[in-house]
Amino acid sequence: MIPVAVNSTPSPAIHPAWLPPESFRALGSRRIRVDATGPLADTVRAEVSRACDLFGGTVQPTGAPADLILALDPGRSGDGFRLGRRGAVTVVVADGASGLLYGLFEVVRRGEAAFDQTLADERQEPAFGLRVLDHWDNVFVHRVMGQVERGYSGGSIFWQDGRLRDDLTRVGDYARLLAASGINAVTVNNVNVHAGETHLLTDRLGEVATIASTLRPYGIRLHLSINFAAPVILGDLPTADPLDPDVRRWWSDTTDRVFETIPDFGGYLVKADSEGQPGPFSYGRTHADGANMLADALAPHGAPVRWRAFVYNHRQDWRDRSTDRARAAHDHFAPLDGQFRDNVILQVKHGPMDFQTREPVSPVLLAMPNTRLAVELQVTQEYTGQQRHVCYLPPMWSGVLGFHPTGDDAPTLAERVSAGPAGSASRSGPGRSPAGVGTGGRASVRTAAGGVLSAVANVGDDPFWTGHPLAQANLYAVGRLAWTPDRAPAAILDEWITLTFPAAPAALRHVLHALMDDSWETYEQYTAPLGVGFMVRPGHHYGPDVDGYEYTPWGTYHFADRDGVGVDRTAATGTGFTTQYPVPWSERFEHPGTCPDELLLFFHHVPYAHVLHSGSTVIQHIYDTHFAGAQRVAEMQSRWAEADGLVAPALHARVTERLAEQRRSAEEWRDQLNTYFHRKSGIPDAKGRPIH
Ligand code: GCW
Repeated sequence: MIPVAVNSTPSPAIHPAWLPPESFRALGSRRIRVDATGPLADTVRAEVSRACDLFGGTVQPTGAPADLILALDPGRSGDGFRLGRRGAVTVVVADGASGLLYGLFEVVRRGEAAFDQTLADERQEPAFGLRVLDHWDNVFVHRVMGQVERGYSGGSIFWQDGRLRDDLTRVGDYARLLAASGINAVTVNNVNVHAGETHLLTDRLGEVATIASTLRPYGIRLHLSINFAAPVILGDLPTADPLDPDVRRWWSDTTDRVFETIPDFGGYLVKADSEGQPGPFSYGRTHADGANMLADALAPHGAPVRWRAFVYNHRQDWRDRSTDRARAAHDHFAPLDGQFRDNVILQVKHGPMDFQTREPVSPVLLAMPNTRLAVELQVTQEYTGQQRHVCYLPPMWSGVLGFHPTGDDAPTLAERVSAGPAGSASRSGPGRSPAGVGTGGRASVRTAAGGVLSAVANVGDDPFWTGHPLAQANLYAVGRLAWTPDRAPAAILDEWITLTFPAAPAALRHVLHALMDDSWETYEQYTAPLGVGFMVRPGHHYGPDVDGYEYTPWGTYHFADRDGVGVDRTAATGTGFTTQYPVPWSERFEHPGTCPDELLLFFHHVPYAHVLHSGSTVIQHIYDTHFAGAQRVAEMQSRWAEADGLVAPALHARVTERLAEQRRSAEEWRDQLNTYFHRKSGIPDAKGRPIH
């Protein structure tokens, strides 16, 4: 059995996020029985006893009377649980030990309502079996990216200046928060695996094991990003060719050692042949060759490799209008469908470009019926205000997860991805490893149940965890959506408010909804219009710079000229990207008349006078939304002033400071965008507002 150390006393100076002591009042004032044994049951018991110490309840021995009983269903396993009333007792019956933990936090979430006579019987189980947060944390401070790549919350909670942190209390607290939101795995290093970080896999594995044991009490498994060239970088072999027998043996032996050290190790994450990372292309091999090699090393241990589909040419000639970065992932991966082992999960960014404020759903997620897929979301706000701007992202994520790939009545994207490849349980064939059918059965058990949702984490060593205190809600929400993809964003926000601000008066609830519900739309209004994307400062990606990426090798262009703007991705006259979609989307996106307004400039280059479905012209839409977006931020600022005295002063001050920056930035975006398009088009604002 793996030893478990429960160390979850929250550090005093750190904000408790959605688990302040007060949110345990209903639980902690009851008589509670935990009728189960084992490491996770011990964690549940420790939680219960801590809550009872605070609020006067008692932990009852087996058989004694109780108001709440948490028990295991001996016939089942997994994360699910049933919640209901048996007479005067609230009962959680969990499928497996992890279900006990999730059931406990459901009781916490419901507060007094969990003990109400009218509590209806309910079964909950997660839509996605693997719900993982990927940290882009560097062990060594990177020259350009710092300790956390695209991190806006201070340093890493795991690593500092090349070392594992001495004090991992924060990591234990984090695991607890994640379990309470429904997450069950964490990747502890950046997908860009630099030479130093490559050693985590071998001689620095002990440090990784220490993190794993800190996460374990809360049912969080540890994953590691690996460097495809590790056999070469670590000096053991002259090649990393995935078909070379010595390389294959190296990965197999190395992986065996990982599991000797960390028996419940979660799996590998790989960024290969992407933005300078090494990969199978160097050896003339395919991404299926590369992924399958790692899958074969992991299969005896029943673990998956997540292989990222973010592969494109980042040294493109901007003069070349036929190369389309949006096409790249599908061009590379769709032909490989059916060639991956059972324990390969192809991890796909939710949009075809790169976590922009508005993108269509990636066609890769719609195109590979014989491949396990993970939808990758970005919680860290790289392109959505960098945790200086309020931007509540669940409305965007709900749109992705609820997208209907083949028409309005067909299953959603979340349903398709979580169901896994058609007939996967009994599949065999060229892409199936022998192990995938035999011992790899274990891999199927661990990874097939409900597909994969992964998200790039947004936390750091900041006292509020996320820099902007309101960005905590994005972290909370991603776990909740991984369980229930169709849960309404406003309902998740409401839950988060109730837990985070347990004494919240209605006034605070109103202010927070007013600030956050539509904040993604607000952000979209004052930044790049109609799905065209980017227009940010190159490198750090904060603030407006309309032409910042226009003449660069990155493949991110808007093609604005005096007549019009947008990228022609049609089959008829453009890059043909629309053909990567199934019907009806290929047809809807192909024609400006049926393309949704919000994506018009992603798919089409149109004149400024083009009339949208909304009735506005493109140029007038740009002016109107930019004035409106900046105006909304000014209103958010004054709404927040009403929350003074309703939240802790430090939190109020932090949000106040960020809103001031958001307002400055929104006005800068407004003025630069409006001025740019006014100068390009020569068309005045119909309402005659100031443009510079
Ligand atoms: O959006 C880009 C980021 C890179 C990141 C890359 C990726 C980790 O700007 O910082 O690298 O995506 O997803 O791999």
